[in-house]
Amino acid sequence: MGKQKIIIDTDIGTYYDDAFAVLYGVQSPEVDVLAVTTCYGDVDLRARIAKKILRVAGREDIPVCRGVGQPMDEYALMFGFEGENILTEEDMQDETLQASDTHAVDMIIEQVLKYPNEVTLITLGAVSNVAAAIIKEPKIVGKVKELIIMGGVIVPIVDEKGVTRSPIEEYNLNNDTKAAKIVFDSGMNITLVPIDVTLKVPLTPAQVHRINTTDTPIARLVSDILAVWPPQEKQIYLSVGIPTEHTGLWLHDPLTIAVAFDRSFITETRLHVALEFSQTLVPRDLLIRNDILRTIPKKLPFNMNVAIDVDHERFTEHFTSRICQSNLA
Ligand SMILES: [Ca+2]
Repeated sequence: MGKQKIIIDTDIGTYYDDAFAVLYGVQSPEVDVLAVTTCYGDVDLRARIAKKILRVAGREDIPVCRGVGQPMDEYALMFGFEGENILTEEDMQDETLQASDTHAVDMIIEQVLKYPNEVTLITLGAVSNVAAAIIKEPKIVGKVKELIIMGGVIVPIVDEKGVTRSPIEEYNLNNDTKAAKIVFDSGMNITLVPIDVTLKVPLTPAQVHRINTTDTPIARLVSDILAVWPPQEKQIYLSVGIPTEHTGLWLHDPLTIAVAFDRSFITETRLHVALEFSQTLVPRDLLIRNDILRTIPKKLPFNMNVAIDVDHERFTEHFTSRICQSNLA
């Protein structure tokens, strides 16, 4: 068995765990990362961040391609840490940290057609690039081995006090709802890794300590990112009206990478998941909105695989070990 070929499509820089996901990918001998493609908002900045991450990992051979920054229906709203503690001022001027000349959409089409039924696409942000690739070359739909999407909410987490602890509106799919519709309706072999599952994989204080005390280039970089994450996370929570004691260092995107090469981390089922704009009560806004895209399971023939649970302890330990091992490259 050869290595699993993957393309990582990412809004790296919006949130912390995309960087961790790329590092986890290149530190995993089970996969061959064909390319890293960027989406949503400032795709050039995101490509620069990805290039820097790959440099630290010794994997500058992996092409980084900028993709679609503008969602089909609205403007991209940038927020997040955007490379803080990854890019230095020198890095911002470094011409060797620029994206490849190939556009992300063309890279996806090229690789999928080159290796039919061998490439797993993994989206860690809005699915704009995959939707654009489907429009440009519909043949890829039947030639992608699998599309693994970090996105959606299937079973919202409700705690013992009856308080909902996961969002009802998931960020990635809502950042380009038209693209999400195109991808969901395409017939591609999809596995969904929803946020109610990824919220079960926070790093523990012991794991953070292990990373912070490991002296390798990758662990040092992750440690630097971890230094700015908790205060930023609290800001994000404050801005959306969720109590800050519920913040965590969640590995949403790394778990999505893991699914590409080890299904045993998750429990999955086949479901029909519909995408619908349904009336949604948003408590923090004190109003009912009609413009939020929701992932709604339906009693219909299945149209995708869905992760419904995760072995959180084994996965977070696996992630920590891979980050703390010496550079694979
Ligand atoms: Ca992401």
